[in-house]
Amino acid sequence: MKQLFISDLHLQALDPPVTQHFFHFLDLYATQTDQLYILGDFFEYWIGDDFTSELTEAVSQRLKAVKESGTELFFMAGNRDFLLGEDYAKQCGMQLLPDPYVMPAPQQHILLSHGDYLCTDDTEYLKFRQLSRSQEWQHAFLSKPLTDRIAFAQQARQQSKESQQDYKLIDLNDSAIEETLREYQCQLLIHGHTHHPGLRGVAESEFNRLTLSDWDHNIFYIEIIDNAQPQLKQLTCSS
Ligand SMILES: [Mn+2]
Repeated sequence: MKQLFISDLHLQALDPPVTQHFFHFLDLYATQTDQLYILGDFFEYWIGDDFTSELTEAVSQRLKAVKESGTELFFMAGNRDFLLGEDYAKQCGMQLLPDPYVMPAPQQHILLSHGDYLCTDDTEYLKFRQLSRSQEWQHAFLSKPLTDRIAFAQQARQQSKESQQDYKLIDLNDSAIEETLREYQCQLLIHGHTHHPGLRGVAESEFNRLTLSDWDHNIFYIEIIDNAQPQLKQLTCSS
């Protein structure tokens, strides 16, 4: 049993190398695995399943082919693509996961999250997160014309870039991680969001976090083979 995990690709168009790296990754790695988990911020922004582009069509076709090759696909939303819904997931052959999500193999004791909801020091963001995850907000937003939704997404990206200048503010809070891992009876949190890859302890506790990273010419993924320790891998692409 082989499981792969990726996050934070921030796909935004068909041309950039990162999109091509992703397609290569699917062909070379994802088709050779039992399960692929995409842990959010897969797209740079998502304004509703009714918005389609060359990129969204190409990605869904590629993912569907991977699914048809026998790989199970799972998607957990990030703060950029939380509006990705059942329609697009179905088109890709992906199963939507809640955040957080306990890996079904009990011996693994692994909790998956995009990570943004554990950034409890950023109270302004968490207020917006709570609001924007409500059905009322989403219904109102998705009823707006596409041009309004695109303008909103651009503004949100700008604000997010500004707040990322304060790394401490956007990192996950150790106490929040510890509390959550205890609650779900897990030992390890696998997450993305911070673009700060590696395995770290959580304060002085017995818990650990393993962080994925965003993709550029370096691509990151986590591999678990037969329930062994998860390994963070990095590949450098030539283009
Ligand atoms: Mn994120």
